[in-house]
Amino acid sequence: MSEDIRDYLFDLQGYLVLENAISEANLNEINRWIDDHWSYVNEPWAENDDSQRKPRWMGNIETHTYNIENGVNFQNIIEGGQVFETLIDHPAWIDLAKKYIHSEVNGLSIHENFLNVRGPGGYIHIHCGGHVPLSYLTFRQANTGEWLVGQINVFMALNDIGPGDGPPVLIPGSHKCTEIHPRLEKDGKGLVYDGVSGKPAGTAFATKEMYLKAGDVLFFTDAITHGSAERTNPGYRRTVIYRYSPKFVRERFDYPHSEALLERLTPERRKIIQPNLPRRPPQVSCYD
Ligand SMILES: O=C(O)CCC(=O)C(=O)O
Ligand SMILES: [Fe+2]
Repeated sequence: MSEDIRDYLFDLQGYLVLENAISEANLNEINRWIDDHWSYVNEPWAENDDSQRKPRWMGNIETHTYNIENGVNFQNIIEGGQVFETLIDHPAWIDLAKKYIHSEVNGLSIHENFLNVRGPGGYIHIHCGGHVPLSYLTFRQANTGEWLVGQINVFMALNDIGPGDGPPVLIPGSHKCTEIHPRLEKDGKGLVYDGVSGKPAGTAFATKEMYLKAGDVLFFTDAITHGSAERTNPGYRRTVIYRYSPKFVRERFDYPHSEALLERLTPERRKIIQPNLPRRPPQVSCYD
């Protein structure tokens, strides 16, 4: 696809599908990582609260969930090994992310990175939209019209996601919509996220199910109204999500970056993971 057509489509729709973005070798490695950590997938709920997962740590990676029906998130997955480091500046999407975030001016960072596994009954409520006055849901600079996307989600399919598999859903063009979606307004608990209706986003008016093959990427602005359909098929959906933002957007959870990881990263990757180097006063010995 030529650059002008791609830019036009991203502006119009708020998303792009990047087919065959991830190699089979990388997919196999990531899927093996999941198999090796399968005991964490259906792991215990917090004591006396079956709406919450009990967080468990593997080094700097934490199991987590926003709402229990979302499945399990392995947060800070960049600490999971080399293959996850490769995804930080993957050639299939990094230049697109840089262009739309306008990284020459804004720098580039990763706001959140995780691997998600979701089984039967799992889904995500509807959230976001052009109406939300959230600092990182920008799309273009209002005065000049230049790209200024505050957050791009790179949603990577690790296995095929078709009908019944709980596909992500979105409303094309809704990143520019000034009206709040009726589901969000009537059933949701706020401007941003309907976490209370108990209804999967896939059942909401105007949503489109996005079917992906293993290795495809759904590249979309977080400003678009989106969520996912319920998984009705047996088995588990496997995805990785990296969210890219200007470097001025802080990390969502401020997870530690191990020294070993920082040392391993190429300068380009390290700059994305640690775009603002900490400044410290000189070390002064108490005997000086
Ligand atoms: O899990 C999904 O299908 C949707 C994910 C989502 O909402 C996001 O990446 O922001
Ligand atoms: Fe989302």
